[in-house]
Amino acid sequence: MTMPRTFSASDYEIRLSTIQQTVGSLSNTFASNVGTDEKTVYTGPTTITTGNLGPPEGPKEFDIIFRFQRPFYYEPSRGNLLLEQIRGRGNNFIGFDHHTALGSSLLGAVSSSSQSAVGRLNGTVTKLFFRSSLSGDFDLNDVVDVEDIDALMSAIRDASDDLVFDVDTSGTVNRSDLDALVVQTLNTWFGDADLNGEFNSGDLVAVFTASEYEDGVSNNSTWGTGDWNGDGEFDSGDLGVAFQDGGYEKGTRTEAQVVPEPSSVFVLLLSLVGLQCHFRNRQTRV
Ligand SMILES: [Ca+2]
Ligand SMILES: [Ca+2]
Ligand SMILES: [Ca+2]
Ligand SMILES: [Ca+2]
Repeated sequence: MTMPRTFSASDYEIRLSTIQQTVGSLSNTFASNVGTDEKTVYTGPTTITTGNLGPPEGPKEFDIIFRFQRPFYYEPSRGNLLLEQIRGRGNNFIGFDHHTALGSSLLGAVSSSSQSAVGRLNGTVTKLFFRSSLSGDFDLNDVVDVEDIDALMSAIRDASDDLVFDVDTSGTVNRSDLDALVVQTLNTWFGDADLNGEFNSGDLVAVFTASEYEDGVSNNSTWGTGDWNGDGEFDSGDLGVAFQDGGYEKGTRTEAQVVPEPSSVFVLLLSLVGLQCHFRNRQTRV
């Protein structure tokens, strides 16, 4: 290739997983290499344009960029990172720069059609860019919102071990992460269905209007329709969790936690001192 090129694929995926194989020890049977924590980080139709700039011997400029739609938690101590590129049948071949000689930077197996097919070993020249995402922004849309809470609750229900959801960095994914997301990250109350920072009648109207309270339909409720304890249902358990959190009609969590003004504390102390004197006086008289 010497000219700018454009490719389109109607069906394209990138998946990541952690594997124990080392450089040069990959099987050329595609499916044998995939790690158990495999996650699709990009999927959908795509159009790629490259200026095809750079030295003839490569590497070319990194101008083919995929912005991941979902984060993948990679912990190097657990193994190597496997990057899979999968295109649907009938899509034109997308000619990325690649190496065919094994080396320190090569760790790839590409199949020509499906995951079970025997492929040929080569490695796409890849550069990974990292950016710090908002804590709790699981769908990488730069805002932590109801969809992120729902994603976390779903992960907890599924007993996921995907540490992307480990909001409180405890090493496990469980209910504590939901508490951390709601209270610390979002700084709001359980029961704040519309995530406006307050738990009030507006939230109750919204969730009861959604008409999922004890509706007998399995696993159909979300944070926005009344599932505040993450079991997929809206029932009395959710009202219990919300009212136990104590935020109903208290304004924002920050407002509710405001400490008394110094002058109020002073008046309070004076009152206590006054009571104590009164008590002593009564004792003296007795
Ligand atoms: Ca988000
Ligand atoms: Ca956790
Ligand atoms: Ca609210
Ligand atoms: Ca529930």
